[in-house]
Amino acid sequence: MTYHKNLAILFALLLTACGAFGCSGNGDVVEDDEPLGGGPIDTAFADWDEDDDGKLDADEFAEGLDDEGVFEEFDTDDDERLDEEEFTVRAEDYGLVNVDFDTFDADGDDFIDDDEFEDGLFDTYDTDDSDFIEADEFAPGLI
Ligand SMILES: [Ca+2]
Ligand SMILES: [Ca+2]
Ligand SMILES: [Ca+2]
Ligand SMILES: [Ca+2]
Repeated sequence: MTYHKNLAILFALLLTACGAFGCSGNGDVVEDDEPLGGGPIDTAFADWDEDDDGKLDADEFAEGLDDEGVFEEFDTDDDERLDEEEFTVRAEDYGLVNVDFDTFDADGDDFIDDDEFEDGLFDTYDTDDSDFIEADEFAPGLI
């Protein structure tokens, strides 16, 4: 009987948790993060592509980076700018090759700020210089 008793308790706990935190069907927004089709890359690309035109413009790209917290991941000391070491170390983690700190640091102050980071990444990924990131240019490392 202990087994059944435990089950009953577990069930009761689940019900309580639903009541406290809200399960689906009660009007709360329940996000399904599981990709339904395609890989996570396709799903992310589709998420970032807000106007569904099959490519990312600079705004969509910057917003996607924001949502993913990519800059924050690079900025390990949380001072809202990247020094050369932070940039180089994380760039390798992200599989970014041929990135040059000085190219990203447009104003030459020896730090990469959020805007410089977004612009630099955009140019890095837009390998065909079309001013859009197409699906085949979108990097797995970003998500
Ligand atoms: Ca778009
Ligand atoms: Ca920093
Ligand atoms: Ca700078
Ligand atoms: Ca492109």
